[in-house]
Amino acid sequence: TSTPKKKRGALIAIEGLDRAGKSTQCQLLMERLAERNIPAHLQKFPDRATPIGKMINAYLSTSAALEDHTIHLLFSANRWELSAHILQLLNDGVTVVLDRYVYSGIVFSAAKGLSLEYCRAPDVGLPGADVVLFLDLDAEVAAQRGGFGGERYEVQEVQGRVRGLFNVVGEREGEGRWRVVDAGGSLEEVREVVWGVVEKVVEEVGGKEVGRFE
Ligand code: ADP
Ligand code: 2DT
Ligand code: MG
Repeated sequence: TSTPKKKRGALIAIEGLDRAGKSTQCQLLMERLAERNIPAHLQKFPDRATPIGKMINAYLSTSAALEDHTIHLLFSANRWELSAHILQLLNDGVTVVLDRYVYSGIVFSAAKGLSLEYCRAPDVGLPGADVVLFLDLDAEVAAQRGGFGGERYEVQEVQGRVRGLFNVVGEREGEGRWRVVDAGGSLEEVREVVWGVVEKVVEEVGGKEVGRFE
């Protein structure tokens, strides 16, 4: 007798500007997946716990200065060092929820003047997200959610450029994969929109192989 092939997990990326509600929605999504008995794992990028992550943390907290290409490659290396684990989880049937992914990697470096082509190159070949939920928030609404912390990039000027670049990157991904979510609604409203997308994707990826970011 042949055992039916196990359904793989879905790779779900949550992206968006600072204070758009990414981390909040990742938590709510994990709770919902657990309620539905869908095995799931949350992975935050940057993952500040690894040796590379510690260098990134020092850069973001401004205790270290790093040349633009250098920090760009470290963010990518931080994804590569976790990529085999993510792939394993997906193929074991575990859905992986990403709090930021390659898209943040591209736009934050491009906002400093590096070309988009250069910025995407080191990430090519990483496990490809089945869907990206881009939590889109007006800068004024974001400001009402509280002030910036002291981290690098937490300044209005950078955030404005990043928002425009996210839209450029999203156009390349296409409407099938890149879903713009109005992040200005209540927690519950955003949660339901996110769940509506994720529920279908988790159902549909079963037979397909994990893609590669290209
Ligand atoms: P991010 O991870 O995108 O930076 P967070 O999830 O940390 O954002 O949320 C930033 C702040 O905004 C937190 O104080 C959070 O409680 C609040 N917040 C998140 N989502 C909403 C929402 N839909 N409406 C109002 N406040 C929100
Ligand atoms: P949070 O930990 O608050 O999400 O902020 N960043 C992130 C990059 O510049 N490149 C990347 O590849 C990634 C994943 C965005 C993390 C900060 O790091 C930036 C904000
Ligand atoms: Mg967050």
